[in-house]
Amino acid sequence: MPELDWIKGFALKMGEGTEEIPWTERYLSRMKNMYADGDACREILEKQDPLIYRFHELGAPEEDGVLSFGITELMPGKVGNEYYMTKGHFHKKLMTSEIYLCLSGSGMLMLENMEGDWKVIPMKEMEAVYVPAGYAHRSINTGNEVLRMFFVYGADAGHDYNTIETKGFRHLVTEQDKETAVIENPAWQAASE
Ligand code: S6P
Ligand code: ZN
Repeated sequence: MPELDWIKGFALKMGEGTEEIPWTERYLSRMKNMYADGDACREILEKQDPLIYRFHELGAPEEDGVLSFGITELMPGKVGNEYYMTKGHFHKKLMTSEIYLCLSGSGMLMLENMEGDWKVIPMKEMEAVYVPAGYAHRSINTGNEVLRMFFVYGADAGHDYNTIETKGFRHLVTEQDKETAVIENPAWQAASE
């Protein structure tokens, strides 16, 4: 009989989130090299270390046939002109997909595969986005409120953070003249030379 304790409570309270399950929190200091504007990042960190996002670790067994699901809350804000974002990752088991459902707020989901195919998909309340197998994914909060997302994926997918941490995504989502603009990431080009 599988151990089902990890589902308890969360299943009932998913719509509102729950404080019973611990959140994994990511502060700016833990992702300072991921933002393009290093000076802006240092300036913020001299004064404070803001929470950028948090998500639920459900403790689902990382086994074939199990689905892991949870909620991510991504705060509104910018580092320089780049919007707050998640670290982003490939799945270790590369050819596994994922579904995101935007519960509230607005933003973008950045997708990019190993061959360089990429797409930025807007996320709006109660719209779902499919992350195809083989695509790294990063969520970006382009709005003024918390971007709240439900996600579900195969629990044995695993996470490869290293590829994005070292190479970055090919594009950045920024604010230019009060508009959201997707621009090329100069740091990615330098890293790939
Ligand atoms: C897991 C899924 C999400 C992210 C979460 C945080 O496959 O995509 O749970 O883990 O949104 O993002 P990141 O990039 O720090 O894992
Ligand atoms: Zn994922």
